[in-house]
Amino acid sequence: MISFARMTCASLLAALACCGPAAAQTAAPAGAKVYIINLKDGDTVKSPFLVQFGLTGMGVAPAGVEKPDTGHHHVLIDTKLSAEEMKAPIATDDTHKHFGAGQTETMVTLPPGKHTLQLVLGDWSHVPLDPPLMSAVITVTVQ
Ligand SMILES: [Cu+2]
Repeated sequence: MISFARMTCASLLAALACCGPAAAQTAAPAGAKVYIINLKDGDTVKSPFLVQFGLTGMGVAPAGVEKPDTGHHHVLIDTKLSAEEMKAPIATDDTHKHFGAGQTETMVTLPPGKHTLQLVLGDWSHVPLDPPLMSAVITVTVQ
């Protein structure tokens, strides 16, 4: 019994040590999903084109509003998040777009050719959830 108690204590400490940085991430509710509603992999589109953001199991709230089980959408264009980027606020640039007002769709303007699109939900502070809520990556051809 004594060795069992020691082991439990050691595993607890190990768990706390290992998961320190991840504590900043908001837990994703079980079963929540993010998806692109109106486009699928392989579609051909004319720029500018509409991208509609689908979300089930959670709600949308503006950035800065800390409310349980909510977040806001981000669109990744021709990029993806590394394991490290998954744990930090999402960058803001031409390939990482934030919809911090709580938008659920956008018009995207892209040059002709193949482009990848992916949705990522971020919490009130733009950090992806844990586990991350991301759509499948789709490739569209812009005419
Ligand atoms: Cu954001």
